[in-house]
Amino acid sequence: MTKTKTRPDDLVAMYRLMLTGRRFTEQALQWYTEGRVPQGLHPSIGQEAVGVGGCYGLQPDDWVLPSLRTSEAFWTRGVTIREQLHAMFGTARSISRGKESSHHAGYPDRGILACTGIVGGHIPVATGVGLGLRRQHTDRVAVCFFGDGAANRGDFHEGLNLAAVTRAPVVFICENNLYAQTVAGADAMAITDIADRAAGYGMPGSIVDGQDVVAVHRATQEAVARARRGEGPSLLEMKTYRFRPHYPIFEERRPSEEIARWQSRDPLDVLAAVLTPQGVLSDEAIEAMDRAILQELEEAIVEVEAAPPPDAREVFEHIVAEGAEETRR
Ligand SMILES: Cc1ncc(C[n+]2csc(CCOP(=O)(O)OP(=O)(O)O)c2C)c(N)n1
Ligand SMILES: [Mg+2]
Repeated sequence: MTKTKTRPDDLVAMYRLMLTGRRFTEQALQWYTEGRVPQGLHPSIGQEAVGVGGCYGLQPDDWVLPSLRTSEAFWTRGVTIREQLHAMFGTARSISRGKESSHHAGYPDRGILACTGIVGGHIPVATGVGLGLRRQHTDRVAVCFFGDGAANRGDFHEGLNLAAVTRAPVVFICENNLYAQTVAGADAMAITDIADRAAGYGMPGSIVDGQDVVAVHRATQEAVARARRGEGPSLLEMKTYRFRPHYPIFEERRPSEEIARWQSRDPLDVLAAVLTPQGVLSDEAIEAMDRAILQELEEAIVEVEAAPPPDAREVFEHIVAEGAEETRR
């Protein structure tokens, strides 16, 4: 296995992206409890390393298909706090003009395809994207994130099988956080490691420490390089954990020892434990980053809450891409 070198600047940038995700989600949860957020929330707290490590260093024209919980894919692809807040509050300035939530938003100019509300429904879509890229003879790739629950749906089987047989340039990243809503993986699967399924499709599968952003990044970059070389798809299983319930109104039913065990491997702490002793990231630098993110959030919420809702006459606009009718004929 070749080792991908990650420069200190990149590691600091990854820390900032994870911290952005952490603060954004914490703040959104706070606004949610105050009744200010008009959409549902699927907090990614605890899982930030997966979206950041998986998207960092991709080419701008690659495609990313995030799961409902891959909030960090947005920050890493250059979406701003303001943009995601507009999407979350469904304002006239949101990317879909109020037709989608932040976790299902798509930003085509940043290579993010909108996810679907059908868990796992985007997995075969990622294969389709990969096939399209292959037909265009590019070395671009698609990176598709999904949960362990999604990996138990038929879409997973169809998507991975077709991608493997056609050698589509897709990296499938399973965010295995051990639960699908309230159902434990142990009650939904007779195996422990989803990566084992890769062999059944004829593609490489590996297990990665999803709390370690560097491990996530390296594993993804290797799978991406393989896909760019035309050698086909890979399945990466990120072992991770969400530190909050599936949805803010859900009661926490997971064992407290299990939560505590995973919280002791907070992805921010895991990276800081490497960078701080090396003098790459000081406590003061972290505090400064934190202040800057919180200030950006404070300024953005004022703008977003003052923004008008979309014009009701636009409700049927931008549903189908312009020119789609012509393409079909
Ligand atoms: C086909 C389908 N079934 C059920 C749901 C409701 N639902 C939304 S998220 C979710 C859990 C998904 O679990 P997982 O794929 O492990 O992702 P996680 O939430 O753990 O990140 C469920 C059951 C849905 N959106 N689509
Ligand atoms: Mg899950």
